[in-house]
Amino acid sequence: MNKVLIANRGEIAVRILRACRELGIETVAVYSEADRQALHVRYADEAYLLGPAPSRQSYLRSDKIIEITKKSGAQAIHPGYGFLAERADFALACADAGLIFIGPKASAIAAMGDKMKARNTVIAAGVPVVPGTEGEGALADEDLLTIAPKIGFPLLIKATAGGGGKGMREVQNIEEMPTLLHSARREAESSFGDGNVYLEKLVEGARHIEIQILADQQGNTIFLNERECSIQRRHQKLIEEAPSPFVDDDLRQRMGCVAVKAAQAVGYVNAGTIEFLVDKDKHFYFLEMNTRLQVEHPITELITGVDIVKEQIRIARGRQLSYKQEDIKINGAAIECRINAEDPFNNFMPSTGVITHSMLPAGPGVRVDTGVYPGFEISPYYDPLISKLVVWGETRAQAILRMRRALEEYRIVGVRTNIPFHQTMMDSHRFMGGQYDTRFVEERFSMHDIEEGKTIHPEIAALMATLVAHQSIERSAQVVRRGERDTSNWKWVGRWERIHR
Ligand code: MV4
Repeated sequence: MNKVLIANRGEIAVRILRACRELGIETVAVYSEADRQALHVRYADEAYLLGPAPSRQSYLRSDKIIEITKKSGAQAIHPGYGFLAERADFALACADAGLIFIGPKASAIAAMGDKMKARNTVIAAGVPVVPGTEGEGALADEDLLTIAPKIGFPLLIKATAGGGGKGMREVQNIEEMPTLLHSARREAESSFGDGNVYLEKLVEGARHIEIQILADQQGNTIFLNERECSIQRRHQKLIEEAPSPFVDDDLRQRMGCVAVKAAQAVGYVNAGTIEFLVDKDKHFYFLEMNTRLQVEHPITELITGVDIVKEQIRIARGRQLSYKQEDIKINGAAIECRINAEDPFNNFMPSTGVITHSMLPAGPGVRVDTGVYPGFEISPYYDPLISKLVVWGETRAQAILRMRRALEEYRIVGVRTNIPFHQTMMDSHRFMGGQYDTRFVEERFSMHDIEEGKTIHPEIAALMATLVAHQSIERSAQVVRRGERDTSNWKWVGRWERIHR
């Protein structure tokens, strides 16, 4: 394998290109009409147009991607995350075309893609799951209505084809069951073309903690410790950290061994992630397995020193893992903030437009994975991720201080970003104390107090105006203090342009 096609875009395409470059592998990019100017196109050795901006006509065109791969002389395809990464039919089509899919076998993708099948498979391997329905085959409403009281309320209806909370319903009592079953099935049908559902007891106040694993073709499977992913909103993760402040060595060891068992149960090869719910009493339950490289993989790289993408390529080439379990240690702490083009002051509404100026944070312990640059347009066609700001510190406290510093340095002009959300989070006592669960952002964390442009009381507004006027006279223009961001982006641009004249 000396030439690889990257079937993706944005920061992850660039991340994979960098791994290939380090390994001396030639690279092929593919792009949509909206991505002609994209960074991944510039970074690759060759690039081919797929089609119009919508994913269906570009990054999801598996036939065209396979054809381009063959034409370019590449021997392998890296799917990244999203798009074709977890499509068993695509992995199979690659194999049929004599190409290497840098990921697990189609059978493992399929086994974990069906959440009910995944549940049954890992149960058989002795992996703890939340009490709920068991056994093969579609469950009819009559069956579910009989089983529900045995599981107990509150419970969750989940879509078999699931993921991302689609087709999920919380049920408080048996009376609600028929209506919620109906709406869950309908949503699952329209989202996945599969209306099958199953039931699980609801675990309240749980954390979402996942284990990264690596498996080679020789049958070696290791775990690279956990990532804490509870800071999310509407099933979109916003901040991840490793290690989890909630996990002690004993729990880590037990979860790691169970994750390895779950992977082995489907003959898993390459990089994968096992998601768990962990309750207040530190009981943990298998949720699902993601059979791909994940967005948040860099925090694991920073604490273990393992280059996960390079290991993926090594595995796909048929080599043994470069690490044994005992080689995997935890060094320090890492945090990732997903920098999205969205307005945290306006219900996280997507923000599109041209990034006119930007300045990336840098310096000790700071890594920014991005697929954009000044002049690039954030379009509504793809996800809103501008970049991943990842920091490492010797301790969790050092990492938080570093993240605050990096967020202050970061300037993006042209689109709204969720940087203020991250700054507020880094100042939150609950975050600092590591005391949060999956409901934190939606229930307990509000941007309300710092909401922009909201008229409150005219007296307060007058006082504020006086204070702001006073401050702007007093303060040296060059001093930027924590949380103040004293320069507006426009002032900053003006200054920047004077410097660069
Ligand atoms: C759960 C749960 C509580 N109990 N299952 C949400 C998406 C899907 N992957 C699984 N999800 C959940 N399953 C039981 N039995 C709570 C969630 C959940 C959640 C999980 C991980 C991260 C964020 C979440 C936010 C809300 C609910």
